[in-house]
Amino acid sequence: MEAATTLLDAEAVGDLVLLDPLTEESLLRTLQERFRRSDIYTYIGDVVISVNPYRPLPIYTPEKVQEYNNCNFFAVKPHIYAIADDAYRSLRDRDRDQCILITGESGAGKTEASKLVMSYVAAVCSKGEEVDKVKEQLLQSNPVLEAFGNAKTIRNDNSSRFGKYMDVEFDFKGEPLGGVISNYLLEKSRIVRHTKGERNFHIFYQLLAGGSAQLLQQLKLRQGSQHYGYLNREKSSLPGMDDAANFRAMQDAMAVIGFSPAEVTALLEVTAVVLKLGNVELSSCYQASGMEACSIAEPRELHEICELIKLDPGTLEQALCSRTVKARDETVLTALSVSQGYYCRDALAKNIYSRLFDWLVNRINTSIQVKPGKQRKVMGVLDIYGFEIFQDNGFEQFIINYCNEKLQQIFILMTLKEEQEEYVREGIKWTPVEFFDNGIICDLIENSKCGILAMLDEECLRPGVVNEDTFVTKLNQLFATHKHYESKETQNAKHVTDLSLPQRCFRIHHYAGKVTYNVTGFIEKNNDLLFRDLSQAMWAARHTLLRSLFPEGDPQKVSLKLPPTAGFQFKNSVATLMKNLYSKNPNYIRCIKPNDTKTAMLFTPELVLAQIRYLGLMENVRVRRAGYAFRQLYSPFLQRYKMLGTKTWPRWSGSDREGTEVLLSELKLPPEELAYGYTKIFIRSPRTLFDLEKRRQERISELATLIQKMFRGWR
Ligand code: AOV
Ligand code: MG
Repeated sequence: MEAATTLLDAEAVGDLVLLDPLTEESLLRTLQERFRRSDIYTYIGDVVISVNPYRPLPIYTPEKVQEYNNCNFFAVKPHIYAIADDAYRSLRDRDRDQCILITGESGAGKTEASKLVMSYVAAVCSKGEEVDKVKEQLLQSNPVLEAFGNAKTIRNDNSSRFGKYMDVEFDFKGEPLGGVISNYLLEKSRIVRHTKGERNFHIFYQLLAGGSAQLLQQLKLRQGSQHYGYLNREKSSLPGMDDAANFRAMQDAMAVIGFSPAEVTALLEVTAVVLKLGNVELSSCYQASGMEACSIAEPRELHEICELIKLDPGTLEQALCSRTVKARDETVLTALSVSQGYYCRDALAKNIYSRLFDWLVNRINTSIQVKPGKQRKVMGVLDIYGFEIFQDNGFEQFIINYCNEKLQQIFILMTLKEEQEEYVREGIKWTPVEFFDNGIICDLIENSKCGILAMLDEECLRPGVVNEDTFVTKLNQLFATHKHYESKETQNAKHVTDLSLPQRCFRIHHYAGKVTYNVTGFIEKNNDLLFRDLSQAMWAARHTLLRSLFPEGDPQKVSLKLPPTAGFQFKNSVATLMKNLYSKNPNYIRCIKPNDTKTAMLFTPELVLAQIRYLGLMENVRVRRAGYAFRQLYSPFLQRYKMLGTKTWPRWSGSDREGTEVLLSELKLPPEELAYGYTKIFIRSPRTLFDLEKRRQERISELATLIQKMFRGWR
């Protein structure tokens, strides 16, 4: 009977739908009280709210897994395992592809939640040598991708700096067959620059702390992060994070996934090259013409890089310090200034690393992919970078927050908007619940004619000198009256008195808060161009992996077409992702960050309240409360349950809708639990559906016994 007390305890109901009275205050208090009791999970119907405890809790043990395996959703305490179980069973038994959408701001617990879901599903699906291998490979992709794609930020010590969507594929019995990982725009600028108090990607620290002396020697690296420019020449170990142990775990994980020792070596060599590029120093010199030029200040680092990638040092030096310009039929080698040279060096490092990351994802996919032709059911797990507001926000934050905006939009569409529209469509009495639709902000960013991304692309394609000032001026004109756009200029137009907004900045009122973006770097990052000299130099290296990352460096395959911009590609891949998610049954995990200091069990009410507001939790509860948890077309519904009625079993000759009405009145279900739409039956509470399912199971056993008896009678 614990469940009853958990759910109905006036002070801390486990399902906020039961909250009485429902106010922001009571909702906040309930979350706080539950958090105090270490109950970090709370439901709104089948949506899970998870509040980050910032300390290990004893609720993820194998015993807990058993407790939730095939559990009755309502008889156990709210838990992420319950939703994982529900999604998995629905996939296995009802043949519905699922997706798990995990949202929340940076540090709220999304990545941890995604791992809990994956490990739960791995634990409850069947066992066997082949299946266990697949499961291990899927799970072990995490430490590898986190090493290369996560970093410490001010908000989160293990912050995902890329978006990840993983489709786990199952056969008809619910056994895992494999999967596919898609990654979204890695924050590659971190390679060359990170704010004080943050770190570069984990892998560099892991490698330097955990690599054996022999390995480091082989990679021509020196132990200790203080030797490397890209690591800010700082010793930056993190409390609670054992870089050396994580390096070993990452190596073990690669072995499990199926990386050969040669592949691992190649991967680490390229990683070392990136790190060492940051130590290539340039000095200025003057050509005979008096023009500034640059040269390698100290050749040792460059030579070592070239030894690692089997490239003639002269080729790399030339690619870093000069640029080939084609003028009519002539090719001219132009010298670069020191700052241009550094720009090239950094561009090269960023490009190598981000391409290496893409290679890594592809390589993992090669190991876990399912052979074509097999019938499969899919569970997608989405774990992206959370909403970010920093002191300084650039192109990366813009992209990250756009992605979060799109996810919020999916949530709104699927749980608030479509839900309400369906009631109207089906002719069910309904009082609309007001909610904020962030479609307008998505459109501001992605509208293909005049959205911010389209304007940025236009600026990038403009011939001549492009600059960010004209870009922001154009935005100011276009969005002078837009409710969610602000800048120094538009503020005046809107008579807003806060003039603190600097020049070259614009501010967007996102669903989750106002963010001021500095446009410096937007054009360069969106263009994402690498001088051909550099890609050709990389292609000339005899290091197979590195070379394969720069196919466009093949002089035979010179393409004059500009590659699509980073923003354009991102928008397209997000659109594909959204389409994929819409085609599946969504399960939501909404993560909440309880404090800004990563402190265990500290709950700051104002911070949580802000999240309750922007996540739309009140509206979610209201729609859920007034609405119906379950709906199905009459025909499949009647087919499934007709065996429970004397009038509908074994055959019903009237219409499906009449059949359903006859059946449900015979079963004496409370009328307030039901609504008959034009094409579908609606059931208010999941408990009623559960009750129906239970009766069906009992009826099936009765029928089975009956059939057995008949058989015996015949024998
Ligand atoms: P995020 O994925 O939402 O941020 P994480 O999942 O990385 O956040 O969580 C941040 C940290 O909070 C973790 O490293 C853990 O220390 C702690 N934590 C999160 N969930 C739990 C839990 N269930 N139990 C115990 N500790 C937890 V970002 O990737 O930055 O948006 O981009
Ligand atoms: Mg994360």
